[in-house]
Amino acid sequence: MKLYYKSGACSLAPHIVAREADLPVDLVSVDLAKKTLEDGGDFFAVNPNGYVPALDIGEGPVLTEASVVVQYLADRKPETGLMPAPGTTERYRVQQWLAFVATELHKGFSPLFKPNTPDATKDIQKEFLAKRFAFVDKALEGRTYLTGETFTAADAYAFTVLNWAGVMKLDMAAFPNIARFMAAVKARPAVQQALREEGLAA
Ligand SMILES: N[C@@H](CCC(=O)N[C@@H](CS)C(=O)NCC(=O)O)C(=O)O
Repeated sequence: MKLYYKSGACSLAPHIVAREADLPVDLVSVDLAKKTLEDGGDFFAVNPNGYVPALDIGEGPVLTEASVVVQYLADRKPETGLMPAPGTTERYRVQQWLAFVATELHKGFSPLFKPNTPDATKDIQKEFLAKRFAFVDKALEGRTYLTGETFTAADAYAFTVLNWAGVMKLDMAAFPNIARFMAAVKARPAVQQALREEGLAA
């Protein structure tokens, strides 16, 4: 399998899941500004939407959408607990978090990264995100990960996206449980490996 990624982008979530599950996934770096690959190839030919993550699974078009790519990878190794078994309430809980991270957090952050977003819009987005951070912080009270003590695909995605709060220099002082969560996830050996492979850790 080949994972098209950009360092620190949402593609870090499937990268973490791949390393957690010890899957043989090769990384292909994408220049998102130019929409090119390292060999000069056209990224639009890989993903017509021009975004990462995109996972080449060796059958048909690449698999896209971070919240789905992480599930596909996790399901290759059910014994890891990265995704609970189909049909269980536990799985819907993880999927609930995946959808929340995708639609509330990930897409809440997206306008902050766009150079042409007006400052007033950025301020509105930051206010919105702070409300969602408060929800996540409360959910993490008394637990290590989003659904309890088991690290799941949703934690990988949440860690990836919440990491952008630091990049954007958002004030996170009011969210101590998120800080604890970030430290716990970052300390995991597979996460360290993924961060190193993206040039994000010493
Ligand atoms: N709907 C996609 C969005 C993925 C996305 O926003 N990717 C960003 C990086 S985090 C990207 O590649 N942006 C470049 C672009 O859209 O041109 C998903 O859920 O995975």
